[in-house]
Amino acid sequence: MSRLYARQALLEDGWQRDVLLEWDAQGTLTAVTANVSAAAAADVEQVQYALPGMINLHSHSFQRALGGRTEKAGDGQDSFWTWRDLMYRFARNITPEHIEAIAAQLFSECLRHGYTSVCEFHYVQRAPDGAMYPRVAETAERVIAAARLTGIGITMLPVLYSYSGFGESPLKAEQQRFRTDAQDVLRIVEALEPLRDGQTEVGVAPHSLRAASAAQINEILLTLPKQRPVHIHIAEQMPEVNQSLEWSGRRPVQWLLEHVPVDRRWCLIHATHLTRAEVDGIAGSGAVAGLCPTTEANLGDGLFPFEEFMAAGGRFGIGSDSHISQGAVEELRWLEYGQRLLHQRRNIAVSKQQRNVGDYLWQGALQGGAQASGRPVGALAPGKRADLIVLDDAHPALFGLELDEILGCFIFCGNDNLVRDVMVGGQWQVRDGRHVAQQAIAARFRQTLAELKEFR
Ligand code: NGQ
Ligand code: ZN
Repeated sequence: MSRLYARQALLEDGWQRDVLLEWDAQGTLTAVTANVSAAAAADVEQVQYALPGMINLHSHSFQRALGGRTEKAGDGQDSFWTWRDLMYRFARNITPEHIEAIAAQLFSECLRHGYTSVCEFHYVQRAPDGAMYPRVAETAERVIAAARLTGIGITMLPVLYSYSGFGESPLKAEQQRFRTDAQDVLRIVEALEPLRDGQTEVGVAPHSLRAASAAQINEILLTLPKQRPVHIHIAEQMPEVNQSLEWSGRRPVQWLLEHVPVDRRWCLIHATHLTRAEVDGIAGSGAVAGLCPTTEANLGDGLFPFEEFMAAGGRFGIGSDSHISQGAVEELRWLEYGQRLLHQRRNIAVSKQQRNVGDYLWQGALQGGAQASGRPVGALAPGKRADLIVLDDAHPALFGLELDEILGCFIFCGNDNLVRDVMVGGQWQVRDGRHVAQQAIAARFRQTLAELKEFR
């Protein structure tokens, strides 16, 4: 049995003092006890502020290698779609080794910024020539290997990707590496089954209503075990909404809710462009809205109607998607600031019971993220994973605060990374702001980028 003593820890019902955390050899919390005297915990490592690590519910890890390289204007007007062409070009040439090296770098950064879990929406599954690798789950296994190397918990979501647009239009040449049908996805899921453990879960992800049909989605749902998460990109861009309307007379979310049994296992990524009825439809389904504010800003998507969605009782979580940012703080800050700018008001992410924006955002994103991950994470409570972050109490930003100001400061104040130490499944992966394998991981990432330079 291993133990940690936190002078202040964020539990499900808020901050508690003098908390003793205990976990087993598998990395699962067995007891979380508040108001334990320091004397009773004299032989236990002590920290000041401990809070549950965040779940990054949407990642395309290979896109980390594009960061900063797509910010130059082309000849016409740049958009999500011109960015996507650059991303496709990059995806054409990466090898399984590159995929693993990039993911390891990304995951080490995510850990340093407070994420302890990631959901990988994984679609580069074939070789550059469009053939399946001899190991059908080759590239998915590489990403899981990177997760294991860095220690981050992972939900691997092999992607269903069959079409290039609504109405089953054929894939383009540059999408051939992504090509899967329902049976391919089920084969990949099956190949990954032996890797499932306390740190690893496996679900699926129909890429979008552009790339997958309802018949295919329902075919997969028939076979996939009932508890496994299902993620989908939806209604991110207005052209997508308009194409959907042209094709079916329905908006994407409206169409999904009518044709597929959307429930708690579902995570709707982006869901940016919604009518009032769609807001209520998602909230009522119990599905999680997977919000990725920095990527949505970077790609010029628009703003999710967060205030309406909260009022409807919707569940949400955050993801870093293209990894233009690797930090949970920046996602949550942008989520709230987008709403303040839109509504010209302050302190919007609150509820009747929770008036504290920082607490509302962190706890809400933990709950939604945990649900979307299909793993026992997101709270410091018995039965959950021992996944936590420790804030740097020696940083001046945290001086002199009341307990109910800690998260507001963490999320909104300044630009230093206040995450000092990070534990996943009971093991320290970040100490004093550094990932334990940071140097070797960065060296391999540097080598990978050198190799990939010619393909940009
Ligand atoms: C993706 N990314 O799959 O990486 C997508 C772009 C598409 C975002 N939606 C490709 N942010 O949607 O067709
Ligand atoms: Zn995405």
